[in-house]
Amino acid sequence: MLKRRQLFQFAGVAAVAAAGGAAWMYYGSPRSEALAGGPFRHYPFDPVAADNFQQKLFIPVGSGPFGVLDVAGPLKIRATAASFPLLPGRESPFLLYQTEQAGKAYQNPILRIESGARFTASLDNALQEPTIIHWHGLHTPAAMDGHPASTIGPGGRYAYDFKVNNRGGTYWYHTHAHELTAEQAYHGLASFFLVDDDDQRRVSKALDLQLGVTDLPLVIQDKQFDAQGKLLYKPGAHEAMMGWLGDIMLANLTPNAVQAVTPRTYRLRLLNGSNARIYRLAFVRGNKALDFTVIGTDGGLIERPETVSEAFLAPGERLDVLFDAGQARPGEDIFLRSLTFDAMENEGPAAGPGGMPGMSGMGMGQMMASMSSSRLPLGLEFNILKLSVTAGERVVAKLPATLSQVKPIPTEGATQRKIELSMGQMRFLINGYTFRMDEIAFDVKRGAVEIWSISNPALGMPHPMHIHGFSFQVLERIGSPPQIAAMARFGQGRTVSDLGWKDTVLVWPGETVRVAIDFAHDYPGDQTYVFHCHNLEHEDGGMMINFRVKA
Ligand SMILES: [Cu+2]
Repeated sequence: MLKRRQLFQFAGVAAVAAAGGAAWMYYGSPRSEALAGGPFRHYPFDPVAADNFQQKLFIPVGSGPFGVLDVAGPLKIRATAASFPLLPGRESPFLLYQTEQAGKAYQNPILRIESGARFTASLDNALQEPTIIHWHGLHTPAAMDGHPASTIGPGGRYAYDFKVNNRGGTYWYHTHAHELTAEQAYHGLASFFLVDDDDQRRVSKALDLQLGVTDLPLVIQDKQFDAQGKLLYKPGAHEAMMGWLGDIMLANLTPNAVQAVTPRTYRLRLLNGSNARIYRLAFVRGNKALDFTVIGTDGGLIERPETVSEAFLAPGERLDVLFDAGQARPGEDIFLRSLTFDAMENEGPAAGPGGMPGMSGMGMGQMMASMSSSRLPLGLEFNILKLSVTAGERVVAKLPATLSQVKPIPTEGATQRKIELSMGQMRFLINGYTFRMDEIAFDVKRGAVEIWSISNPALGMPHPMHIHGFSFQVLERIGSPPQIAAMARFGQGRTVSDLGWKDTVLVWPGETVRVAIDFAHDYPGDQTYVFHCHNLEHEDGGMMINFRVKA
């Protein structure tokens, strides 16, 4: 239900739009005002304004949109153009994966499957443009991975058939269409891929968790909308380079969502499904950041529960957290919030080497931010989800001391490899490469353990780097900026987001992040995968390389 004030805002906006006036994205605040006098407040669905959080969170259960589909046989998935009511009462064009099982229809289903099971699916492309699905985080043969070279045209079909080798965890699937990933993912082509195993069941049992009730998959996305409430995606040259930012926050496709909770522990499977936005997550009551417990990262459970009060989450990353809503009293609200941080977008001396000429006096990041059409600059504080604590039995969770085993990758004698991120010709590069479909940046030996030292120059921007086909372990962060160093409680400069098995790691300007990767696999022949930035505009702009695992 909309509150009176919001209805008034909507009515006002509608009137402006109907009168042929400015679209409501310009209602009130061009960017210049934000730079001059701090960010504007109270546009419709402005996530900074706590009282906007009125829409009931969409929780996946049963069939239908985001329904939980326990995979019980081969699936026929159809990527299709459809519409979806993202803003209340306003249909927006949207892209969906449609499928059926046992007579039930699903759109963008949350696929759930047992570790070790076989996954068989066909993808039919019913779009007007090429597409392909990538199973993010899964260890599959290259031909099953959704490499951009596997992209199929309109009317085409792709057959997937692989064993789910990964341990239990919160994975996801999304489009990886060559140079169309950002636009297609933004318009809907993404959902969860949950893998179950004994460790996962043990945690669920110990905490009495139930998927869709107290165990909530939560995809966080920022979007822009036009005057009619339709999704807007129109990156200019600067946004195509830096990344497209939204200014309305969706949790499970619900804008400004609210969820009632009782004083007990909830599991939130947080997925950053945004194109380019990084979040500094905290659960806040009043102005106090409350404790939460991280139990898993990209590739499933970590070894021990780790209690923190904040964590960064970059595009593509997942964080499995336990939150005890009993930390607040019935009637109180808690906000899952992104706290203020330094966005570090090309800061430092302007117009230096690699910077843009003729821009002295203004950092390039500042200049770029001033050219963004989003009213919500990167690093600004805003809300994502409101948890309203209601009366109920106080349940105090008894967490197992050990969640799972994460065996360290043996790194003695490992091959060392330097991965250098850089910028040139208005695009971001990896080891000097911009993506070419048939160009292999380097070979690795099947079965080899490698240590990749991923370095980001001081004058750059944060890049969430994602590897296909394999998971890695973060060994060390070197040269971290203060906001990361302050969270480095886990040895070797690592933060809680670095623990366990990872497939995506955020590399900040000035940092070198060392990761260990074991290239063992049992697929026949050479296997070619991509390694890329998961800022989707960066990826589509060519911040991606092929690497080949030689048999
Ligand atoms: Cu990037």
